[in-house]
Amino acid sequence: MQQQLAHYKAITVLGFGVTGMSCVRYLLAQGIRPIVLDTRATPPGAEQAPELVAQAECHFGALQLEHLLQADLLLVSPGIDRRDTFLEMAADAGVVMISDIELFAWQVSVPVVGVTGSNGKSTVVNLTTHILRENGVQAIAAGNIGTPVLDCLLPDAEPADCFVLELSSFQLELVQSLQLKAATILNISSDHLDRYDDERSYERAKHRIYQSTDMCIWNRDDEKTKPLFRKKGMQQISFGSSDAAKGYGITRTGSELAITYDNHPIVLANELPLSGVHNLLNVQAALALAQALGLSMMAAIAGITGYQSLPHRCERIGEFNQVTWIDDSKATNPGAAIAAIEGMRPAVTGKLILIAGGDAKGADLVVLEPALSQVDELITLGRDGGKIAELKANSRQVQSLNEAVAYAAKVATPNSMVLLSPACASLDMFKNYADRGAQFKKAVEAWYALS
Ligand code: UMA
Ligand code: ADP
Repeated sequence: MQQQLAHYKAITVLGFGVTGMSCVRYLLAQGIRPIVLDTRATPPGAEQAPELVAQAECHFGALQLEHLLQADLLLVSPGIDRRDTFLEMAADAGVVMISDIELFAWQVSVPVVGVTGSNGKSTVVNLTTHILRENGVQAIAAGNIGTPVLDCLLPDAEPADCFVLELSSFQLELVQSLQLKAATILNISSDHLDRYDDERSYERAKHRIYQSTDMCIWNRDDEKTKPLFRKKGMQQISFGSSDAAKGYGITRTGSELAITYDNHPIVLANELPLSGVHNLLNVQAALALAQALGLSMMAAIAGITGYQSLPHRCERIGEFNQVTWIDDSKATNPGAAIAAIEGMRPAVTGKLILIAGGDAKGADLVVLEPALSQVDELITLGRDGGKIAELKANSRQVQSLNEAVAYAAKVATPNSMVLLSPACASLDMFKNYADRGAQFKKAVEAWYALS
């Protein structure tokens, strides 16, 4: 496959963030000196990787068409909107555009599975990797989850038996050759409409994950995830929140929920280290992926033991005065918050108290209304908090997380749950979602330390 890269004479890296830096590292390791472009005057790579700057030809600041036209292969970072006129002109002129994932696909020689979806991607990638590793398979998680894929192919990279890739719609736009053992679209709800002309274009990008896979793993609860075509030899399996004759499902046995496979219960929800019904769906997808990589069902289930949820995804902060506090700060869009509310509600016998709001990124918040009817108390904050408050009578608008925590603690009754699941990005008030989650935890601990 190496020839494919050798085929190109002038290789340009567009974007000098996490992806761009890994592209440059990879190309230099192949003996190729790339041109590097970034529209930012001082992109992250300029500060974090001066050694790469020294070895490449760099142009930072507004894009120049002539720089793009000098390339015959352009490695485009996911944060770049391809609807840019200069990029369209370069494509018209025959410049080949690929993502780092495509270059990885040219080179990778071990099995790969891929995960996309609007929500739950990182959880499923992380859990699948955990299951495989518990079974002695040296699985590596990479892609949108944070480790750029090309770093995994550097000469000094950790050896891998297989890769579990988190793929964003942006990354999938420029992928053609990625052969997957299995691919899943977990769900599709409105997101990233600043980058797509309409919802269908976003869906279309997600469906590219099924282009070349041995098995499609899709969600029966969300028809949009169902493969649109069936290639010869391509298998399908579904998961969902109902029991099903074929594939994964959920059933109630007595007072307990259980995951099923072909109608047979295979594991009880209370034996799993993840909470919420939405996480039962994530577990089903992870089991299917692990099986596609060769594990038996029994081995895959046993591998879940000891899994620790990623921080800020329905993470239990603690229980104080019989009130459970949950940090779901990673719920940065309405779909995620709806899943968290509906997923946690069955476990709450007291009040479900929701703290939501932040920067809605232009999303239509009205879709939250049915889920908000399952919430007993709604507390809102942030730039678009008011819009969420309008969706429910007697909601409370506050100015800070400290105020939200104080009010939630006041209205909570025994066996209540306070859920921070904002449905919005955090950048109007916090550094990022992790900072919002950390400040929430600090505010809860401070409240109980004082009271
Ligand atoms: N940018 C410019 N000019 C440029 C290049 C980028 O202004 O010339 C801006 C972009 O508009 C964006 C920011 O810089 O706002 C970062 O873009 P990037 O392409 O440099 O991003 P990377 O640092 O390479 O990180 C990317 C993913 N980020 C995006 O897709 C925006 C990371 O996912 C991913 O972990 C990383 O590659 C490794 O694969 C982050 C993300 O937010 C977590 N992803 C989105 C999401 O999950 O919703 C898709
Ligand atoms: P992603 O990587 O797609 O952003 P994460 O695993 O980080 O997904 O979870 C982000 C948020 O999405 C969680 O905090 C939770 O609110 C919500 N979520 C998790 N799993 C699901 C799911 N299967 N369906 C819908 N929402 C989910």
